[in-house]
Amino acid sequence: MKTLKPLFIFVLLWGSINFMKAQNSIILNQGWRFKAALPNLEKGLKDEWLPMTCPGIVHTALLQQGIIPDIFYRDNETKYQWLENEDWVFENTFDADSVTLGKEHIELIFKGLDTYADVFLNSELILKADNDFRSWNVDVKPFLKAKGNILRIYFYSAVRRDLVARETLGYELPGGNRVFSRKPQFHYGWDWGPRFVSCGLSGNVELTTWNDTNIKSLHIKQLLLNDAFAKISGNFEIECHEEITQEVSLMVDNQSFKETFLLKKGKNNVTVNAEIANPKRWWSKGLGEAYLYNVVGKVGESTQKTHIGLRTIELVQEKDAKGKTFYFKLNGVPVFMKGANYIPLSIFQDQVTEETYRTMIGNATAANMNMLRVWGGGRYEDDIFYDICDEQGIMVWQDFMFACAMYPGDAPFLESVKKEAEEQVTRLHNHPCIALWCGNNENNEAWHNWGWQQQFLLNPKRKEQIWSDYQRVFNGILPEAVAQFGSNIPYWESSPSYGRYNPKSDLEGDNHYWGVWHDEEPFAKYNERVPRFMSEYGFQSFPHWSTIKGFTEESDRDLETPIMTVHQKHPRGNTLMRKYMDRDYHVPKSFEQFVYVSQIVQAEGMRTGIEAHRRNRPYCMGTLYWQLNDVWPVASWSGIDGSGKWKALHYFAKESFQDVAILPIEEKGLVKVFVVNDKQTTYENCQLDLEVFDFYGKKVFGESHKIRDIKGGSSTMEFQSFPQRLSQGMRLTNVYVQFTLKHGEEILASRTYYLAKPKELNLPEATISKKIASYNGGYKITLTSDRLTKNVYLQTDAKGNFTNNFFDLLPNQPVEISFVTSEKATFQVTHLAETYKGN
Ligand code: BMA
Repeated sequence: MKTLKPLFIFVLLWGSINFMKAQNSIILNQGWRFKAALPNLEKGLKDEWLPMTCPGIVHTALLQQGIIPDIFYRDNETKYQWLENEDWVFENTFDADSVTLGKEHIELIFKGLDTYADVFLNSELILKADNDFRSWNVDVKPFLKAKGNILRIYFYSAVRRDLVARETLGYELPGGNRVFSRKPQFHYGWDWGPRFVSCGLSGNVELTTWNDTNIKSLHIKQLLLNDAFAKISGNFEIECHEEITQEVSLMVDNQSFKETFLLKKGKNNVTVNAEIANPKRWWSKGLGEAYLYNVVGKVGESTQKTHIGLRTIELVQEKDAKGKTFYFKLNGVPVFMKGANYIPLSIFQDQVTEETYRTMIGNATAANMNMLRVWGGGRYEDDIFYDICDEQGIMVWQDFMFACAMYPGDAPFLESVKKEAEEQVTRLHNHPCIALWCGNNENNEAWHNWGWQQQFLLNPKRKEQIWSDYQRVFNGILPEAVAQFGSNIPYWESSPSYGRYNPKSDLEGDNHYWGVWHDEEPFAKYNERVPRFMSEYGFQSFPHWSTIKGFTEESDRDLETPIMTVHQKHPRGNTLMRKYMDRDYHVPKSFEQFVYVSQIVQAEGMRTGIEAHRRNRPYCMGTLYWQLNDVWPVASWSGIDGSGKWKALHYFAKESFQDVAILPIEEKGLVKVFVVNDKQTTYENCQLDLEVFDFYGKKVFGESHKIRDIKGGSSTMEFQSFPQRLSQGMRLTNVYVQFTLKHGEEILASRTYYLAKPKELNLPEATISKKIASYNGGYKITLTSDRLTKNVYLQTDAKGNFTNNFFDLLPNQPVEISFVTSEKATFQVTHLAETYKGN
């Protein structure tokens, strides 16, 4: 997250308009000021202009100005709810030089307005905006002057607008009043997020000028792709000032393709074809290189740059003995999807920088993920998000922005959704990372399974209306936009296809399985309820102690204090965490230890799910857990907390998502060992070693198994045994098993495994010796113990993540860990047995 800039930077920029030329665009991001539409002296809102950044929203602008304090701290969220009822005015004054004024066409482009905004240029109303999920383009040539142009935006309180819409409709729609606003739905609060319904400039403001021709969009279509060559077409949408004969060119890397067209005045659609010999395909992470071609389209003075990846993507749904398959084929190869559900990077998007995106997507690739699901209650992400996914080979399951609700169906709403969908699908069409467009998150399931039709006292006519409105959006407007502008990307109406109580949910489509958590089923249930594609399942934990310290005072730090409760949005969250902990662990008395063990419970639980899904390939072909990240510091299902620190889950996911993995499971009294290989490569003549040790490092048993080959894209059970045979008569609570998979000298995978529940293990007291060496850019920490030390946890208040954490330190086997940071750091170490003391 971008740190809030100190006041003096704004003072320096105050009043100075600094134009940055980007091709024929002038970015108008500097020199903005804002104030409350009506002063509210009691609340500290005076009738005075204050400086702000663009993109920028009211809440962060007030924070930057010191009008409100750190809004994540303690219960400040509750205290500052009143902000959502205010209206705000934003203003900017700028000059336009003679070159700009001399152009035939001058367009003012707002990349994002959140949400209800009346825009005035020199007192002329030029735009009434009402959708934060699209951009706005206004012809301002008639209104622009050389000196002192005043651009003024009046932002209306979204919640007050929602209220009016609700009254006009005359009945409540499931999901609440948020459904009336096309703005990120999580702004209204979620079961992991605060409620901050803000407003402001959610994207850049630009002045674009042109004379003869302007490329509105460039859509690259892949017409043919084989090993010898690829055929693509550049589909230009061009605006012309008047009829003109023009050369339209397409550069693909260094090759140029040109054609000359007679272009008419107004809008034109023209196509330039291109051929690429020996094309390189774009592959997702783990399957090959994510190769990208640079593409430049040019018409007269107008240029547009993009990149493409050559690939085919299919969603395969074929009937089989049990139901219907649900898997993605990339370039003809079935891909097992490993990843998580992605929510926005902050509740305040204007705090997110390119670095924040790079770090988070870097976290996903570091954990061996190949897919992220951009969840429908958040936002269509910035271009940079998709650019990085393209580069890194991360595929994107892209939801349209509708979640857990039923939406209105009046004509202006539908028109707004249509514009939004067409723009977003067009904006993202060249990105090879996009694997799927999905209509919504859980709307269909909720309507049919969450009791809404009774709860909201809907009469049959209303029910029919709501359902037909649903159909118009999710089986009409959205798939039509994808079909027309989406480069052959599959469309899926709703995630999940069926609710978890429908037996079909494991037999076809994608599944959100929340029996574990909401229904309190044991984690082992994941082994039985294996669907075709698991697009959501999850379990909560607390954020790191250092993160908790950041928003609390010492006296707040306990499970159920009022302040901690503000940062736990699920009504049964703490109860469920404790309940599950009690099943497998000793519940520590100290809250700090509880926080640590909560992360281990979550990590072990999710590992059970991940591995059940992977073992069952090809029946199951994807596992995306809920959720990758957080939007603020909170107890939640995330694997990475609100400060960007990896929880135990993210470290465990990294191990469980390895392309070649050993996945053991105890089933019906037998230990079964599966070897899974997600790569395309087949490994011949391998060997699986297993060794059993007591907790002091004494070897109890060992044997090796030859494996003829580990095929690419496979999961095979390679070995099974009674646990008692492995422990050779020793108590199962006193030993661990070490599996190693070898291909010649190369170690393909290894895994430590236990034959009893953690709380039954006779974990010895242990002292860890720690050696710390600092170097330029971080620290190297070496840990050693002469006995088994379970879930070793390195803690620091410094920013950053460890190369490994929460791991089991095996007797007399030193482990070296790195921590990259520019800060001075101190480290504390603890481990599971420490938390068992006194229990
Ligand atoms: C899922 C999501 C979210 C929610 C999460 C945890 O179903 O789609 O709506 O935050 O569950 O409850």
